[in-house]
Formats: sequence, structure tokens, C-alpha cells
Amino acid sequence: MLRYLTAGESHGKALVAILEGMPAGLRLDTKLIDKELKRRQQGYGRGKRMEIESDKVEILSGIKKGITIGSPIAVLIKNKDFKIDKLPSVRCPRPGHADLAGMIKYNTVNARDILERSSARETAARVAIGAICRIFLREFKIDIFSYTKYIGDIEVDAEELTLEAIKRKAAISCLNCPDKKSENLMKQSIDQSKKRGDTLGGGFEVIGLNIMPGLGSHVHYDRKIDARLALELMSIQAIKGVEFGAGFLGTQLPGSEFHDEILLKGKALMRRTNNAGGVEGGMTNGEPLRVSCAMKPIATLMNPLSSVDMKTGKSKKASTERSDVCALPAASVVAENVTAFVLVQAILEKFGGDSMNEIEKRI
Ligand code: EPS
Repeated sequence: MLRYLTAGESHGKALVAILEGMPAGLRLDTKLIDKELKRRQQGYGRGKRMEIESDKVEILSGIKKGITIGSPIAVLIKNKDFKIDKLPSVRCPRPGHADLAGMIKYNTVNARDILERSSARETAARVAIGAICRIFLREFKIDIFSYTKYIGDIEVDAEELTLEAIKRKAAISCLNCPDKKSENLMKQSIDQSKKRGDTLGGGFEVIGLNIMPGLGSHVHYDRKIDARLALELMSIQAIKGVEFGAGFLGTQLPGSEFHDEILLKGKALMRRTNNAGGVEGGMTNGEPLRVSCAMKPIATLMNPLSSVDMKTGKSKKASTERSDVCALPAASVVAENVTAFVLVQAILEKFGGDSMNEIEKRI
């Protein structure tokens, strides 16, 4: 069973994570992990914190000469902005943030105790874990990428593009957007939002190629691959919805148009469409995995909404903290990497094996 834990506060000393269950014999190139960490830091609309940090992973255990030996892999990402003990109290909870519910739950009038851990900074640790999983997936030519579908009310039209073109174009965009015209409109919208002291959310899609059929299982709720992906994806900060394939709108189609006909190409099976997004009955079906996420606008507004000072009990504007105007491209990098974790977990469950050699043979 592949599993992980993360720890670390946004302005604490470091973020750490332990990944347990990774087989022996996988070469871990830290450059590939750092590449994912860097991708997570990028994107138009990010705040000043990303100019301070230059996230790099240090692997503390689980490897010898860069190759896994089957024992737990511990990773460390240091915070340059380590100042948790000097930071001021946050007494006016931000609507939409974890602040108020956390203050009530943990019995504090200082939301600092809550926001330090609820912060999306934690996702750097999850990206490091996911990046290790991506290195595993590369061995089996499984590729994961993502693209921005919309930011605020600006939608990208990627209908005519092949998956290969979406990947290539999104990879060179500062907004992970496969269409230049939409990217410019999105940038303008982010600029205007920033001027107003406001924030923007949006939606993105994660695509997985070359995934073998039969990962996950229909036999029990907690083995269903779509349910497991939804758990990982919904737990990313600010993600409010997860859709597979044609998604919620697709379900307005009648069954005859929604379901993906099974055809023969020679002796091979193929599908006319992929409205299911590569998952049927809680199992991968061999088609590309397509899962979309909706991200709410970031809760820290420089032009704050109404709140209450939890110490004095008086009405006040919500507290402000350094933050991002839009972090959609970063969230999609996190989503790619947590998807990688779920896929490796399901591959190990299906094929088993303690070394890469053994797994390769079984696959
Ligand atoms: C983030 C780190 C945070 C924020 C943002 C993302 O750093 P700081 O709070 O020091 O500016 O930039 O986090 C949030 C939006 C949030 O609500 O916590 C990161 O590493 O991605």
C-alpha cells in the first residue's frame, strides 16, 4: 500500500513529507522533482511569496546512490520565509478561508494558528511526493498534463485541438492556457482584478495518457479509482468540484449520446467518444483519463469583505495577508501530481511487487 503524510506550516522552518510503499530500484532524479516544484511556483497572478521562495527538494531517506531501496522516502523543502514566531495575530477571519471554522474548532482568536497550515504552501510537499510518483509512471510511459479551461468568466476554446497540441501549447503559457488569445484576455482580467483588490478562480482539466485498463475496482466503494482521485483532488486548497469526462453538463445528454460506443478496429477495441473520461465502474478503461476541477477565487481580498474581530467582538473588515490574485496554474500542477500518486497506488495494488524489476515483469 502506497501512502504519504505531509507536515509543515507556511512560514515554519520547512515542509516535510514521507512516502511509504515505493518499490526498490527506481532512480530518483531530484532535478525532475525540482522541476515540478518550480512549475507549482509559476503562473501569472501569483503573489510576492513566490518571488522569495525557490523550492528545492532534499531527499533524506529511502535511497542509496539516488536509487530507492524500498524503505520510506522522506523529503524536505525548506522555507526561506521562515518567520512564524514573529508574525502578527490575525483576528478578523477572511470569508471563504479556513480562518473562522478553524478558530471555532481549535478555540483560538488568532487565525494565524489556522492559516499557517491551511495555506496552499502545503501543496509543495504534495507536489514533491507526486513528482516521485511521476518518475515511476515515466517508466511505463504514462504521461500526465493539464490545461486551463477558464479563469473567471473567460473560457478557452480547446475543442478543435488534439490532446498533443493542448499539452504543447499549455506548457509554454504563463497561464497553462493552450490558446494565446484567451491567455491575453485572462491576463487582462487578472490585472483588473488585482487593481480592484479582488481575486479570481477558474477551472482546469488533468489528462492522463497511456494508462492501463483495470486500475481501481467496481467491487468496493473505497477501491473505485474515480472516488480516490476525487478525494485527492478535492483536498487541494480551494478546489470545490471534480468532474470526469463530459462532466456535469455532459449528464444533460441522453444515454444514447452520452455513453461511449464500443467499436472494433481490426481485433482491437476502441471507443467513438470519451465522455466517461477514461473511467467506468470505478476502473480505468484504457481511454485517456480526463478529470476537471473547479477552483474558487482565493479568499484573501486586498479590498476585504465584512468580518468580525474575534477578540473584541466588533464588526471589522476581514484581515489581509500577502496572497495571490489567481493561482489556477499552480493548482493544476498540484492536481497533476496528486493524480500521479493515485495512479501509482492503484498500479501497485493491481500488479504488486517490491522492486521495479518485479513490477515491470508483471505489467
Ligand atoms: C502559497 C504560499 C502562500 C500564499 C498562497 C500560496 O504564501 P504567503 O502566505 O507567505 O504569501 O502565497 O497561499 C494562499 C493563497 C493561502 O491562502 O494560504 C504557495 O506556496 O503556494
